[in-house]
Amino acid sequence: MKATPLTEQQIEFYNTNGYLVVEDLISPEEVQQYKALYDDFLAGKINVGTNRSDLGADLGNSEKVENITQIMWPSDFIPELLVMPYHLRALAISKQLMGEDSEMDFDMLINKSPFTNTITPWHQDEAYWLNVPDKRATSCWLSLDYATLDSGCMWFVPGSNLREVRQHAFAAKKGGALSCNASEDEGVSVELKPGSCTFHHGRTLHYSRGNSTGGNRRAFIINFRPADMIRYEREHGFDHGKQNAGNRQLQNDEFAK
Ligand SMILES: O=C(O)CCC(=O)C(=O)O
Repeated sequence: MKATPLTEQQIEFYNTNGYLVVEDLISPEEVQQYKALYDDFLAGKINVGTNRSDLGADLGNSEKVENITQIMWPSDFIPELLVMPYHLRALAISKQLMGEDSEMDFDMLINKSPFTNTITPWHQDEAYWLNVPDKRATSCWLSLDYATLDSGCMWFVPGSNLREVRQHAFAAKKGGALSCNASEDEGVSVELKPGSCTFHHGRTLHYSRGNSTGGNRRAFIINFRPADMIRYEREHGFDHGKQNAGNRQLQNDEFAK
């Protein structure tokens, strides 16, 4: 199975709205393979050290279990991932959305465990990142489960990719998520079935509700940007938590409250 090329209408939709749904990026059999690997990460069978942290440390109720599990750079621990269908197909689509110079910048897993009920606050990814000159960037958010309103599917604010970056607040606890003012009234929710995904621009406002269901909400995310900008980031010591993942910071001071 290969990724079907995007239509002009899909590319136009992405450019206008800042997000795009791509159905069935991976097959049901491939979903099973990725789930098995993902569960090895969650169960700690693959030791990722400080690359694992609680993105919801500030927002959830639990001190004992992770409110939102975030694991940075899974492909650093399992390099075969880089040549498996998801990475290859998502890269091909990112090139159609933002240009042939697109490369993977980083990958990450974000899981919301059963009944953790912890939102991912509204934010724009650009606020987390170094202020690079070329703002082209897209993230693929692949769902391995049914992502529903109740399990914490993604919400996007259409057109926010074409507007300013809002002011973002530091999390009160070190390592928590960044947030800005936005609401569901501005947004659209995107429920997904396993194997389907969304792409969103680095400036697109997004958020997800907490998981109030009895199942996991496993998302596998890959971020892409121009090769020159990845080089620029690394030259400035910015590697999206390859070294120290729990140390989330607002990089773009210009957007700080
Ligand atoms: O999975 C989530 O709830 C949030 C994901 C996210 O913020 C992202 O992929 O940029």
